[in-house]
Amino acid sequence: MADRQGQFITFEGVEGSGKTTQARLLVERLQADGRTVVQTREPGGTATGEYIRDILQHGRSGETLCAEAELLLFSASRAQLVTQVIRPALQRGEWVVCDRFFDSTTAYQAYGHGFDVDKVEIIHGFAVGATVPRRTFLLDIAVPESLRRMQRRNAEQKTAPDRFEREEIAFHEKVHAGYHALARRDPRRIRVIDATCPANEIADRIWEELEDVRTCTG
Ligand code: Z5A
Repeated sequence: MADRQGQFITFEGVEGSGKTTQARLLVERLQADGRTVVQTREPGGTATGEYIRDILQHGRSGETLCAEAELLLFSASRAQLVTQVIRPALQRGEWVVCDRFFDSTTAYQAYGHGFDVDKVEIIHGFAVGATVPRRTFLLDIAVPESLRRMQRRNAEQKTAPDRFEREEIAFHEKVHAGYHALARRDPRRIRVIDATCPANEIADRIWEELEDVRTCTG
């Protein structure tokens, strides 16, 4: 059916901004609306991607990962996810909701770690081809508040902060600013959403911001 075309939606933001929560709420709404939805995440989403996630987040090799290798591992995980999961789902006319995508690499590895944005975007093009999100929700929260959320969650779940959560606050501020630079550059795709409201209110706002995409026929 023409009005049931699949769409690719991504969630972005600093850690603890509520991406996983909002991805889940959006998937539930889309399914209730009769759509078939694939929910996935980065890094990960395939067996290969989950191995890569483990290397990236927990440094399993015992070696310090150099920044170039880190960037390419994120991109490798993404290439596998696009080829194996995202592109086939879109070709079947399904929706794909992904927790982080290439904007994370631009925000963390380019704006955060200082790689050249244009060069990083060339790598994105190589990894994903034409499979670009139709809409991206940037969940906006101040860095100190997001870190408080993560500390609360780690305490509740008795989990240790991962390698990224242990970065200095200045790094997270650069990532936050980088995300806003991306949103200013591409406001049609990237919608900035206040992530400090209650989760259901945020979900309502996201649903409204998707209206044109939901009713799109081409
Ligand atoms: N990374 C990278 O550097 N380059 C890349 O290309 C990619 C990733 C793809 C992946 O971590 C790390 O990899 C990430 C960036 C880097 N690290 N950092 N920093 P991840 O995917 O495992 O984790 P994350 O994405 O950073 O965050 P998260 O832990 O999954 O958080 P979240 O998904 O944004 O939020 P949440 O899990 O939905 O909620 C977090 C807590 O806040 C939880 O206790 C909720 O109950 C609570 N919450 C959620 N919504 C609300 C509202 N509205 N109000 C109050 N509390 C809320």
